[in-house]
Amino acid sequence: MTFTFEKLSNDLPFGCLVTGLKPHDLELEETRQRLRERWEIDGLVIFRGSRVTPDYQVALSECFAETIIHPVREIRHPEHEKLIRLVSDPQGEDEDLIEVDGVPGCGWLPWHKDIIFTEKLNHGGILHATKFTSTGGETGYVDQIDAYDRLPDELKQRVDGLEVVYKFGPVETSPWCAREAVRYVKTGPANRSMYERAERDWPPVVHPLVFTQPATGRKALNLSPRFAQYILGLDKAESDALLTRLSNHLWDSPAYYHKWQPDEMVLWDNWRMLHRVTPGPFDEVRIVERTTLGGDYGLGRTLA
Ligand SMILES: O=C(O)CCC(=O)C(=O)O
Ligand SMILES: [Fe+2]
Repeated sequence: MTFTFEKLSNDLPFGCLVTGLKPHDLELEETRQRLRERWEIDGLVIFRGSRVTPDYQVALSECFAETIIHPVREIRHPEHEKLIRLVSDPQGEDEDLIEVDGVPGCGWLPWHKDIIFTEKLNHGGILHATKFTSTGGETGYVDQIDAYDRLPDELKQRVDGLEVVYKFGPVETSPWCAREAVRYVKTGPANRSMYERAERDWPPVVHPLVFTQPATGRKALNLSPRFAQYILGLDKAESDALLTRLSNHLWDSPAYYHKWQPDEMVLWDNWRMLHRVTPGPFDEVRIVERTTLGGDYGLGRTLA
């Protein structure tokens, strides 16, 4: 065994760094078990120090869960059905052009959980950047177990038993998704096509505001600021106020920002972590490829 495990940072309550893990190491059940434990306990696992290929990315993913084909066809990888491919090319016709706090940028994504706009919340993903920008384009992570722990007791009681309605749609329909002021200068055809079929393909769904991690009994706040619409059963003013308070809490939570280097993979637990992408320069291409780990937590449902 030539690989090592260490804490990602002494300043963060989550995260693990695995260095030197090779594809053949995955043959040992003991190794796979150890990796699953780190995923469950630490929420975020960075892999560094060995060559990344689509086959390795998929094989590593399958140590944690079955990989699923992503429900949004517009982002599926053209050659590898178990990967999605997100291309941010400022010169490409597919690109969204945005301004974040007045600064033109590319590839920005707000705090979210993947596919929370469907009934089934996938368990995670493994991400790899095949091309990255000289600045920005960092993938940020926040842990909602830690975020729940740091809620005042009064708020812990308040969120218990509440449910949030989510809906797929343009960023402007997610009022709590970012602290920054974001203006869409142009929406590219891929996103337009997704938004056009949102009504038909992704009706509103409901997920609980608190989730208990089955293996450890730890509670996590279960809020994806992107796609969140309102809290079921509260009047609008109350719902808006609570979502604003919780989003502020999440935006202020300890975050890890991954600055991409060649041959790295990042695994996270989507039942627990939020992620986002910081904007990159206006004249550089960024490409990431990701698997989607299936396995549903069974707590989402379509809004009746
Ligand atoms: O581009 C990234 O760094 C992450 C994109 C993302 O949100 C995802 O892969 O789920
Ligand atoms: Fe994502």
